[in-house]
This record gives sequence, structure tokens and C-alpha cells, in this order.
Amino acid sequence: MTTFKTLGQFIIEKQADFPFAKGELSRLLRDIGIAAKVVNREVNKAGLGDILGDAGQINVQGEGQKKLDVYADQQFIKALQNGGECCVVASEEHELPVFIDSEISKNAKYIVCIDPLDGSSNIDVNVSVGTIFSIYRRDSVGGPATIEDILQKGLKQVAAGYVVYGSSTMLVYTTGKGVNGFTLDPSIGEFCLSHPDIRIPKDGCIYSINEGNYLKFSDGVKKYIKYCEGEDKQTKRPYTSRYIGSLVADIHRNLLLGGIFIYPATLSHPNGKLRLMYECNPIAFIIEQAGGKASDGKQRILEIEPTALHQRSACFMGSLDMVEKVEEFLAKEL
Ligand code: P6P
Repeated sequence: MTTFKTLGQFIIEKQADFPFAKGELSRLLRDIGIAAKVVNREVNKAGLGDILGDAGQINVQGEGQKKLDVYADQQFIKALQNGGECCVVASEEHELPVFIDSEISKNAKYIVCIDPLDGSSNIDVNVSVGTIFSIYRRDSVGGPATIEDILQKGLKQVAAGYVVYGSSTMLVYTTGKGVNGFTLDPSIGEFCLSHPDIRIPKDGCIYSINEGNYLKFSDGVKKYIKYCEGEDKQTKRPYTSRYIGSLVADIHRNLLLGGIFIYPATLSHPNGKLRLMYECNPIAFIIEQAGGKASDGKQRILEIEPTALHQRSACFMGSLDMVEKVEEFLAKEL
């Protein structure tokens, strides 16, 4: 009889790590897990239902919304509304925060920042996509949450995670005490612990960057790319270039195998492309908890003081030695 541990069992077991926990965060994480299973069902049959293609709307990023983007956003918000543990959701798909003002939620203590379906441009071509979430405890007491409750430094996250809808569907999260991965077992409809205590290798041989933007990169980034492509047996170069164009998929591979993911500032995206609150911060929390490093090229991503809900940040995230090496190249360009 194979023994397995479901996400729900694991969350409750780990609740003991938090002496003051009264179960709210556990319920919130379970609510996210439920929504992930609902979204997974649609992602897995996207080619069959009328769920592919454009929703015909433009989101706050000025990007065309895919129908699955909208569907995923609706499912996560509904799960968070029904769960009663979240008072406001900051979603990539909404310009303004979505306040959950039901009787049970308006005084809830948690805030969720979420990219409901990241990498959506890959949906129609059957490439892995993902959900990324970040959880904060509100500072204000009672009444509607404030924008200051949402715009907290990444250091203040109480939990963060992602779901990767790939050849298998996995949920990977941290509450600040390590990183654990759960694989969805469709036969029982449960996320089961499959990757306990994930650690990212201290060094790696995979670099992930959209080299199509090469001419728009700074000199330091260009020199680092040439370093990755150089021949040197001792440092196992040339490295391997792997870039899916779906943040969660690229990060998940590099987290398990070692590697670096880079989305730097470019001429077209002077602050980088990825969003701080619901892409860079949650991924940075996970990477650091797994023993890696996550910087914007100058400082820890988790120490960036947010000023706007959808602000962007450059990011260099992954194996410690690889991020430190690229930072050496960046320091020389200052
Ligand atoms: P580019 C997807 O749209 C996304 O937000 C991330 O998932 C991904 O890492 C990045 O953008 C890809 O951007 O400019 O290389 O297509």
C-alpha cells in the first residue's frame, strides 16, 4: 500500500509550525488548492471546449486577455470569496484591488496577490502555463483593507507559491519554512506531496533569458550571456539555454535542476517586464527559501518597496552562484 500525504494533510500538519495559527492560513491555502484543481480541469481540456482564444478584452497590462485568463481569475476569486479568509485580492487581471466585502471576509486577515494564469500566450499552443500567488497578513485592523495593506515588501509575505499546469500539474509553495511540491493525482483529485523540502542547486548550467531582446540589454547582461556561451571545462560552459516563455515553467525547471532566470530591464521595458507583487515577489520568496538568490540586479527583490499594484521589476533569480556571477557583470557596468 503506497502511503501518500495530501496537500490538506500536509498543511494541517505544518500548522503546528505556527503557534499562533488558528487555521485561517491553512484554510486559505486549501482554498487556493481547490481553485487550482478547477482551473487545471479546464487547462487540460483547453483544446476541446470553447475556452481557447481571446476573451476580446484588454487587461491592465494592455495585454489581450485569453478566455482561460478570465476563467482562472474568476475561479480563484470565487474560491477566496467562499473561503472567507481573504479580504482583498490584487490580480493581474484587475486594474484595481478586488475587495471581498462579504460579512465573513471583510475583516479577514489575509491579502492575496495573484497572477491567475501566467504565460497565457502559450495556452493556445499547448505549452505549460501557471498560477502564481503571494499571501500577506493585513496591517490594518477591521474595516476594509487599505492599499497600504497590499503594497507590502516581499519580505512581509506569509506564504507564496505557484501551480504549473504541465505534463503533470504541480503546486509548489512556502510559508517561510522551506519549499514543498505537490503533484496532482487525477485518480483521487488530490495534490500529493511529491517533492519534499526542495533545494535549488547552489550552481547550475541552465540560463533562461529571451535572447531576442539581446540588442536591448545593458552591456553587463550582454557580457553575462557571452560568458554563458563561452568554452570553459572547469565551469562547465557553455551553459544550456532553456527559455519557454512561461515564467512558472522556466522557474520550476531551474528550481529543480539549478539555473538562472533573467528578465532584465530593456529599452522597451525599462523596469523589466515581470510584475513585482504577483510574479517577482512570490517567486523570489520560493527561490530564497530553496537556498537560491533573487535580485533586481542591484538589491534583493524582497526588499523592494512597492509603490504601485502593477509595478514591474527586473529580475535575476535562481542558483546562488549564478545570480552572484551575473551581479558581478552588472556591477562593472555602473
Ligand atoms: P517574453 C508571460 O507573458 C510572461 O509574463 C512570463 O510568464 C514569461 O516569463 C514572460 O512573460 C515572457 O516574456 O517577452 O520573453 O515573451
